[in-house]
Amino acid sequence: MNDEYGDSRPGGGPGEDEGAATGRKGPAVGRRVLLGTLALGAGGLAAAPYLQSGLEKFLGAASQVDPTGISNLLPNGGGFRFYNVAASVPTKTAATYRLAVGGLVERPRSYTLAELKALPQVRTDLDVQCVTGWRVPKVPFEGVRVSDLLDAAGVRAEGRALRFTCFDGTYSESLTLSQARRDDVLVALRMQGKPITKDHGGPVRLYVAPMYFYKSAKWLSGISVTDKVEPGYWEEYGYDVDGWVGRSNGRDDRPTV
Ligand SMILES: Nc1nc2c(c(=O)[nH]1)N[C@H]1C(S)=C(S)[C@@H](COP(=O)(O)O)O[C@H]1N2
Ligand SMILES: [Mo]
Repeated sequence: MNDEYGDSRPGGGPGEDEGAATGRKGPAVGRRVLLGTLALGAGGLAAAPYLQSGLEKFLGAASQVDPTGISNLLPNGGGFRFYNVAASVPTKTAATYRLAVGGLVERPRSYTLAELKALPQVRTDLDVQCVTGWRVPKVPFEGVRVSDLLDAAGVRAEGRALRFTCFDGTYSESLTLSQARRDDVLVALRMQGKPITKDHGGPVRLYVAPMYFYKSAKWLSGISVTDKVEPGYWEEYGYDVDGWVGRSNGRDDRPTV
C-alpha cells in the first residue's frame, strides 16, 4: 500500500507535489494537502485495502465535501494521483456539459457531449508522466483531435495560441497553435476504456500526450484562440509553459511519445 505513494508521498523529498516543488505554494495545495494527508494517518492507510473496490468512488465523493484537501493527493490503485486545485468541482452530465470554442476564430460555437462523440475519435496508448515523478504506463485515451475543432472553428490569421479553461473555475492551461495541432493532442472523452470519471476530469479533459500531465487540463470547458501564450495555472508557479516530457522542468524522464 505504502509503495503506491512512491516519490509523491508528502514529506518524501523534493517534488512531492506541484506547489512544494516550485517553492511557491498555490492557494489550494501544498501545506493543506500535506496536513490533510498526514491527518488521514496510519488508520486511514491501514484501512485502505478493505476500501480498495470503492476507493475511487469514495475519493470522488470526498473531493466534493472535504475542505482539508485530503483527497487531493491519494493513490487510487491505478498509479494515478488525483489532483484538484479547486475547492469543489460541479458534476457535469451529458445534459449539462458544454465545450465552448471561441476567441480568434471565424465560427465560435459550443459543443455538447453528444456532438463531441459524433466527431471522429482518435485513440492513443502512451505513458502518462507527472512532473512530480509518478508515471503510469500505457494509458488509453480516446477523443477528438484539438486540430479538428480548430479547423471547424477557422482560426483567424492573428491566432497564435490556445487558452484552455475548466469548469472547476480555477485551472487553466495553454498551448501554442502548432503544439495544439499535433495529432496526439486530444479533447479526451474516454480514458482506460471507459468514459472519463469525474476524478480524472470527466466528462471531458484535455490530453497532451507529449507533455507533463499538468498540461492535460481536467474538467475542460473552454478553448479560446489567443494572440499570445497565456501561462496556465501551474505555469504561474514556475512550471515550464513548454512542458515536454524529458526536456523541461529540469527533468530527464523518458519521453512519453
Ligand atoms: N482542472 C484541473 N486540471 C488538472 C489539474 C488540476 O488540479 N485541475 N492537475 C493537473 C496535474 S498537476 C496532473 S498531474 C493531472 C492529474 O490528473 P489525474 O487527477 O487524472 O491523475 O491533472 C492536471 N490537470
Ligand atoms: Mo502533476
